[in-house]
Amino acid sequence: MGKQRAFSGVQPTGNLHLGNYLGAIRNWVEGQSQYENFFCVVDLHAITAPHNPATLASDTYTIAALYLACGIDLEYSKIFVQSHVSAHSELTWLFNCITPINWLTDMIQFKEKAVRQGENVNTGLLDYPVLMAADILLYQADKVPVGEDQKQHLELTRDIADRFNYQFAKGKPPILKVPDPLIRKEGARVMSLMDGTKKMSKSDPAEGSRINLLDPPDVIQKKIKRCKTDMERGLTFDDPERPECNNLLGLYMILSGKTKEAVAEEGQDMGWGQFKPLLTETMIEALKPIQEKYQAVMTDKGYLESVLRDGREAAEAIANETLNQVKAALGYSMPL
Ligand code: AQP
Repeated sequence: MGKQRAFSGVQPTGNLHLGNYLGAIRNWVEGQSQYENFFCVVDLHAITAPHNPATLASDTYTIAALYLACGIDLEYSKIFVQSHVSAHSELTWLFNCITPINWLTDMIQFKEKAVRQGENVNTGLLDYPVLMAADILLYQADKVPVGEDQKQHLELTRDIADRFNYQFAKGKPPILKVPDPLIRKEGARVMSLMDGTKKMSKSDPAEGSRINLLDPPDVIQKKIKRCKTDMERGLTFDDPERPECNNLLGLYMILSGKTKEAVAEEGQDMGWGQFKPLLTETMIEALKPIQEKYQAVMTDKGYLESVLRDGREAAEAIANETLNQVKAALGYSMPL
């Protein structure tokens, strides 16, 4: 039997931050040899919020280069750009016509982001999870490695696949594979540096709320120095009264590679004045190899373009096959 297939993506809506890395990309890298992987830069999703046309293309390249810099290995994985494979948009339309609208209005992320967009909330924001379902189902993915915040969207993807199979392949082998989320406990929800109850997010207007993967050492130092803490001495995990403490200790644990027990022991008598420089140093060291590899990849644009071309060709072959099966099941005639 061949390998199972994994699919995931990140939006080019700004620099990747530690949440994107620890919640998603690090897991892609660690599991990649077990699967046949498709990693996408989801630039169609990126325009569901106001965006800058002048930087969309360069942001897309930055994310693709960061995938390579974080350790995506082309022996196991393909990297491509969502808008380069037109089947994503086409399947979204077909799925729109079988998805009840209340499934979408119930999505937590839609409700949260719609509040922020106010009266200008666009249809794309509501439709975001249908596009995400099309992304995943086109590749007949078995596994979708994501952070905790995407769990509800993944459930919707599964519901759309089930509904399609039930309505249009009844009594026949299912056309769409129903995928499973792959959410690791560690790093699944990295919180804002300014509020330990809010997730670290690219769209947070406060730059100090997140550590970007490309932040230079002096910026990391400043952000950690200013991040929110509390008045207590002795650092502890899992205290609901100390969400910032739990988040910062968790980051230290993952980035240092130490166990939870070892970190709990190390932190039990520490004050913030001692812990913050330790966390800063650990973060700078952990991000250094990613930053160096990123610089190397960006000096060879031709190489990056060839990676994306190769990824698009492989993705398109699979995506078009699924799209044709879906269209045939819906009763469409094929072009002559
Ligand atoms: N704080 C987080 N902790 C753990 N995982 C996270 N992810 C995002 N934030 C965290 C995971 O990163 C992947 C890519 O996310 P995305 O850029 O496509 O969209 P997002 O989830 O909307 O990311 P942001 O940074 O929060 O962007 P905005 O601010 O635009 O909403 C996903 O697997 C996600 O789970």
